[in-house]
Amino acid sequence: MTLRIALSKGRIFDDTLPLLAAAGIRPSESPETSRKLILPSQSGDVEFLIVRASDVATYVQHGGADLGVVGKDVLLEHGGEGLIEPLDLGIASCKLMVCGPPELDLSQKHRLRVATKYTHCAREHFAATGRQVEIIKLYGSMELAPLTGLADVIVDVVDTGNTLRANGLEALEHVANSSARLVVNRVSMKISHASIAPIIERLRAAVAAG
Ligand code: PRT
Ligand code: MG
Repeated sequence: MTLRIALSKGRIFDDTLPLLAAAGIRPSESPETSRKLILPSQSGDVEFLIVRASDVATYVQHGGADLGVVGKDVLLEHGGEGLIEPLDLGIASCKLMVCGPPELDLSQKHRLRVATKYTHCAREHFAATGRQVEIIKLYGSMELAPLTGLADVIVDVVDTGNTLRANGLEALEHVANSSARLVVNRVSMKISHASIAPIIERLRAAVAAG
């Protein structure tokens, strides 16, 4: 049976490719140039599903894919139901942060307006610290929200912080650390253990080799 691995284009794909190659798994064509959403591997026993970063956990949860590579930020937001997370790949590292105008006092406002695509994580973070917030769901360009008065702050992932600085914002509070994780569908792990276990072990060795 062919194993399916869900991956997103962009930074996760670029960083995952060398790890998969070390585990002997190579796509037969580049997802950046191909328009195909299912790419066979060179060896033929694995195929790649190209999905949105935020959809990887959903595909693996429901068995649309057996394995996937997904940011911990996405997993935290998704909840991780139906998924096993056997391996931290140590790539695509970033931090989920509350960000806003420099020096903004997050405790002074009665009810902060928070724009984010991480609505679940944001709600939990502010609830855990006993602050009332109004959550505004966005799908991208989060930095615009405080600049236009749509929201007081955003909750978003930060890597270098260059995007924040370019827009006159800064990271104000830490929510969670993130790096890309290998996830496996719970049922696939049982049914296809003989083919999945060696992949996990080879990826583990590739990560350890750095
Ligand atoms: O396509 P979809 O909208 O569903 O997902 P996506 O656009 O978030 O996908 P992608 O490929 O951008 O990100 C995939 C995963 O990479 C995320 O889920 C994170 O786990 C991880 N990652 C690591 C990041 C970053 N670093 C990062 N810097 N994801 C996004 N960013 C953004 C950041 O929010 C900022 O807007 O990149 C921009 C540049 O960041 P700075 O801080 O370096 O300027
Ligand atoms: Mg993006």
